[in-house]
Amino acid sequence: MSPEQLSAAAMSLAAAVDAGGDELPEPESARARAVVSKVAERTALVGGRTVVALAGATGSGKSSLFNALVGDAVAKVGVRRPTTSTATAAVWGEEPVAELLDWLGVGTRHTVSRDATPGAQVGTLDGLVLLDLPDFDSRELENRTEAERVLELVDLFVWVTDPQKYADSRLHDDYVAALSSHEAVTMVVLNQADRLTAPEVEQCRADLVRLMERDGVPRATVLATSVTAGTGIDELRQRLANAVAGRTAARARLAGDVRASAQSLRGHVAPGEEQVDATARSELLETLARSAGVPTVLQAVARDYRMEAAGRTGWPFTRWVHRLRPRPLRRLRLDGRDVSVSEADVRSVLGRSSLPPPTPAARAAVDLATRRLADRAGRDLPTPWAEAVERAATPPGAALGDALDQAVVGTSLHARVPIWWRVAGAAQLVLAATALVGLLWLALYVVLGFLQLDLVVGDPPTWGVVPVPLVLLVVGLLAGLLLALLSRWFARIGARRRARVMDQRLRVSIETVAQERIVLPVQRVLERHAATRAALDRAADV
Ligand SMILES: Nc1nc2c(ncn2[C@@H]2O[C@H](COP(=O)(O)OP(=O)(O)OP(=O)(O)O)[C@@H](O)[C@H]2O)c(=O)[nH]1
Ligand SMILES: [Mg+2]
Repeated sequence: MSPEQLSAAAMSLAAAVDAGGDELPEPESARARAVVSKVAERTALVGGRTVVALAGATGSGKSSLFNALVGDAVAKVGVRRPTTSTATAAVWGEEPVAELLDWLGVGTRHTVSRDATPGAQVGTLDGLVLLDLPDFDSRELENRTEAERVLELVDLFVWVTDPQKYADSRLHDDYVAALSSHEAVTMVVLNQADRLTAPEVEQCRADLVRLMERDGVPRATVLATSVTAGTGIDELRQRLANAVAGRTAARARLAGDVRASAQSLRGHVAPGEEQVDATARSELLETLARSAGVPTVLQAVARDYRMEAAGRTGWPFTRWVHRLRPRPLRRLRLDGRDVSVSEADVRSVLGRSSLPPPTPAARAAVDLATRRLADRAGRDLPTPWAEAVERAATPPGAALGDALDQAVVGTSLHARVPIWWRVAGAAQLVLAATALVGLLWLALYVVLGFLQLDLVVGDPPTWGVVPVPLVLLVVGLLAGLLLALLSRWFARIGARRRARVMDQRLRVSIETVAQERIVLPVQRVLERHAATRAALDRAADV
């Protein structure tokens, strides 16, 4: 694994924690953030160094092994248990190491001179920083804290155990299993092998491999050593030399941490997410339209149309009456006139309609629809995510109501005057004029008759037996009435059609509100969930 892959994985982990936000449990998030900064810090320090810790229960021989590897009695070996209480470092090689040891927080340092290193592999441990740790299951709290702190930071973990304690279940459950995610960087040393016969050593090693497997560390390397007899030490040194030469232990350890953290967070996101359900969305739209008063508006639109049609195409002698009646859309302040500011009128300043507020039933229906939408979208998500979806689907307080009202007010209910209104209106005027001409003509004859001048002008012209002025009067009146009735019938059809057009327009506006206030916020939570999942998968794949 290259340094680039490691830092990409750490970046993915950071991205996952960011995207997951409050929906991920805080302890795991904090742990992941710590891992991310450890990767950044350790890779900045990595150089050619490999940090190896000897860790294990008290009396297993960590300090003795440490001294054997160093070739000098640097660490204190004692009979009083526990002996070691702070970490001691031994450093091989010339490369400056102070910064790294400061970061590790190890004060006691010993530089191994080449001459003092026994064995054939002189120099092969160059680059090794070996740590002797206090016992990690100590009855002394301070020892335990110190061991745990340093173990968090080291690259390679050598578990030193002995024939008495190697099978201690508490050790396995509390420590080894916890370290299982760093399987690549765990080595097991069965020390004090001189206390056993050769077959027993083999038996113990086999046991240990099996136990490690149960702890989640398959194919563990188990070395048998004895400090007193001097066996196995060279092999251990060789293994450490290999790790140093590979210089991958540091990155492998960090990668193990990134992977473990990503995997534990992965348990808090679902394997996939639902999309916002189309049925739930259309159900929501329906209830929002009702709650926004769309049926009321449409009734007003239809009535308005019929009244306007009657005013323009009705019988000219009575149609002025229609103009006196209040117009329904105007009453709802939806005729588009009140949106301009009239200072005296707060409602119009705010651009509000005068639509009646939604009934409790309509409001409950909206609640139900949003909840259903949220339930479906968050169905398969872990609880915190499902709750986030629910919150996103529920805009606070009056915000939704206001937005809906704005949507209705902002929708133009304006439509062009239908041509048939103009034609029928003009025809009505012609017919009325005809009737009037007939009437005046008749009146002329009546007056002339009264003045006994009818003999001078003679009889009016006739069609058949009926005098033309009478024909004009009667036809003008009757045809006007008929046209008015016909127009009213047409107006009813036209009103329905216009209501449908306005219904479409209002629904587009309301759909925008539903989209902006409910659907998009829900989708954003779902996208955040998907982003978290994808980033965790990338981080766990390192
Ligand atoms: N028989 C035998 N005794 C050993 C061996 N290695 C260490 N000992 C003895 O075991 C005892 C404990 O050794 P230490 O090296 O102090 O053990 P430690 O793991 O550092 O112990 P703490 O510092 O208390 O955690 C000492 O008396 C050692 O002499 C070994 O390979 N064989
Ligand atoms: Mg010790």
